[in-house]
Amino acid sequence: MDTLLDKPLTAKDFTTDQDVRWCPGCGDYSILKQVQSVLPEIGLKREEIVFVSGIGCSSRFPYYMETYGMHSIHGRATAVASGLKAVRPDLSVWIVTGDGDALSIGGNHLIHLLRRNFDVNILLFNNEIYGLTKGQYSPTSPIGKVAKSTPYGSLDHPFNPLALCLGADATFVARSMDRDPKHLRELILRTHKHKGTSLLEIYQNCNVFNDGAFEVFTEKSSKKNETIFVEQSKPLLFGDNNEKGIKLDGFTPIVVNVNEANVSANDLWIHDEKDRVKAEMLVRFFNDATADNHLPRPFGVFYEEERNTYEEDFNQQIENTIQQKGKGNLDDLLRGKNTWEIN
Ligand SMILES: Cc1ncc(C[n+]2csc(CCOP(=O)(O)OP(=O)(O)O)c2C)c(N)n1
Ligand code: SF4
Repeated sequence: MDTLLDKPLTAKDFTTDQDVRWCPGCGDYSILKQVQSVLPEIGLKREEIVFVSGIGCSSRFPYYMETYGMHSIHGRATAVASGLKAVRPDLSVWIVTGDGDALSIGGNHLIHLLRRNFDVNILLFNNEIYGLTKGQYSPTSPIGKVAKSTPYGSLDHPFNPLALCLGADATFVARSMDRDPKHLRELILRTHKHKGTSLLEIYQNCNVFNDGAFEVFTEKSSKKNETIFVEQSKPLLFGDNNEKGIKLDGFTPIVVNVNEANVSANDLWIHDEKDRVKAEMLVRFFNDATADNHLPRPFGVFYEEERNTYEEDFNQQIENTIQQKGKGNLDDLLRGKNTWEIN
């Protein structure tokens, strides 16, 4: 791969000559565009970046990135990326995965990656459906979803992906959406900056098999009242004119009108990305948007924590052991100490 030595890279430098095979109008285009435009800002060379994906429409991503990449196997991008990061900690490793790829077949690998805390960035494209295989329900599809494999409606209780990730002790969890490019850009940058496993869930519209799944959060007419964009040290405010706020009544979040005389600015929930308990509550703002008194859906960085990365500890352990015992010999290891003959 050529290196444009001193010339700053642009989004075009991260664009390949491959035909993009997503359906016209798919939310994946917007995510690709934002990633390609953010990478020059990150300042790494193309050969220092690797995109690893599993299987799915979203997982075609590495073909379109002029970086190193691997379209791996279903649900196992997490395993491939872990191996790569363990031996090449200097690389910027990105995992691109869908809700099916990450949470069905790859669910087990995802939670172990998160608890180990490899310094990799996960972009989880959530479209609440299997796109590539033409519209079967996924682990994030809501109850009642009529899809190819659930003709009478899904009976499965859906995963709350970010609650699952916090449950696995992820050190960075965040949410954005394909239809808010500015926010998505900012969050991709934050995802990159975090040292440790960063998980960014991106609501992505599959306009062919699940059109409008996130409409209530993305459409101008409802977005301001149905979403809340959390920012560090700022109060939780939303509504057409930020007239609504979230306040904690004991451990119960409630919506208050900030213009009412009995509500003071000091009463409002102030967002703190380091507060795990509050992050656990925020990711549980997950109600059905048609239910009475439901809470708005939050977007932003919910939680960030500093913890040793797996590759640091792993390579340190190898170094310490070599110092104590000397370099090992692979042949000796494979033959083992015990040999026997079968007559
Ligand atoms: C071992 C294996 N099982 C099943 C499949 C079929 N398959 C391909 S992609 C996919 C799900 C894709 O859904 P998602 O991850 O949500 O990605 P999307 O296509 O929606 O972006 C499935 C079940 C496969 N390729 N390999
Ligand atoms: S099937 Fe859906 S997710 Fe896949 S490319 Fe088409 S619109 Fe996008």
